[in-house]
Amino acid sequence: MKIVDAKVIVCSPGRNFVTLKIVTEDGIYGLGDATLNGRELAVASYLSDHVIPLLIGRDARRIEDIWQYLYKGAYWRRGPVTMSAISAVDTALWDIKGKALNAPVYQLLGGASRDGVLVYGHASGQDIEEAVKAVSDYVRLGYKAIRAQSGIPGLPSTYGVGRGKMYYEPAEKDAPLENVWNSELYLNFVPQLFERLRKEFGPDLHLLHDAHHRLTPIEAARLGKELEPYHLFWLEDPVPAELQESFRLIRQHTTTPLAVGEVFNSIYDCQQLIQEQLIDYIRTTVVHAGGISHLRKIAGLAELYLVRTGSHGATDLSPVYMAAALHFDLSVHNIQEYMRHTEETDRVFPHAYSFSEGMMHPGDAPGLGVDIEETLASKYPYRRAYLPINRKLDGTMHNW
Ligand code: KDG
Ligand code: MG
Repeated sequence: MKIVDAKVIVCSPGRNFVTLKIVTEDGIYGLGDATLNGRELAVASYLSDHVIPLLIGRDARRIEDIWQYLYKGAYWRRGPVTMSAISAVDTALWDIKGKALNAPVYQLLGGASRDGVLVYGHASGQDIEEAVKAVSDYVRLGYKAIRAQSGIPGLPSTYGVGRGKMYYEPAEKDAPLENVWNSELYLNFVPQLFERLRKEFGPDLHLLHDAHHRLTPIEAARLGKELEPYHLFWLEDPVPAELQESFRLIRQHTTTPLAVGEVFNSIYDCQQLIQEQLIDYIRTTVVHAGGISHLRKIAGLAELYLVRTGSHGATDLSPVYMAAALHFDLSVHNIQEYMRHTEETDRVFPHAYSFSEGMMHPGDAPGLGVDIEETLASKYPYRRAYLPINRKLDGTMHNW
């Protein structure tokens, strides 16, 4: 089954998405998400200028061989641009295989290992009261797991707090927004938020929190320790994880479960974290960590060490990603982040996946069960957008 054509579709139905479409000689096509928030065109060019010419004429059924060809054949390995491009090819080839065999992709991955995928949504408020209200809105929608973020008294804005919308969107058109940061104000405040949420919602609701790479290891250890009474499902990205060893220090001090990895691109980024059991959830995604094929390898390693998967699923990952993630999720044991897309995004990417009572299912359409309406997509041209940056109160650049 020869690949005869492939193209990159960049569109912006509310936010930017990069989609790869691969077409085979018998007319079957597959889709892959290649969106790298804030650096979209670098991946689009990598695909159009370097990868697509190599795909034409190859047998679309040889998913693993094509993965290895693109990974080993580039010589320059890993990194978000390369790995997002490989991910898109891999995902599109799984879509094609599913359609060719008339089976949903999860059936090709060993079949469903459970009836649905537990997902968590994002609740946030400018202050604790607003955050409580946002969590109760999610509870009413049926969510069993909810991430809670709140504005911090003394800081004008911070990560994870939406502007009154269901879908939090941090990327700004034209120039990056500048956030201001202070770890002390944050550390003193977050335990109060979770004390209040536990009082309000009782012990059973799964509560999550994202520190978004902002703390030092010892600060993260303090936060984990002080959050212990509130039994978080996980504390996410407590420190920037380039230094995997730093999690040893955090781990020595706290039993709060830790989740890391949305910015990782390969199994090597999390090998030590998993093998030393320094984390509880690995958050690598189908779109940035080598597609379904590579994520299965990460999940296999993680399973050996009782680390579960909990893939990133913010709105900057397209519905093509969400479909692929859910097929993968159904075949393993984990949780999945699910931020709803805008209606215009959903119209551009019609999909078979669905949400009910806090769980999601990818649906039983052959392949991934997601499509792109190309004519509609062309009505939403790309607009350059950047993620925010973050500075400490004294102006020092910090991690956003
Ligand atoms: O593009 C960056 C976002 O995807 C990220 O900030 C969202 O941290 C995030 C999360 O956990 O969803
Ligand atoms: Mg995160």
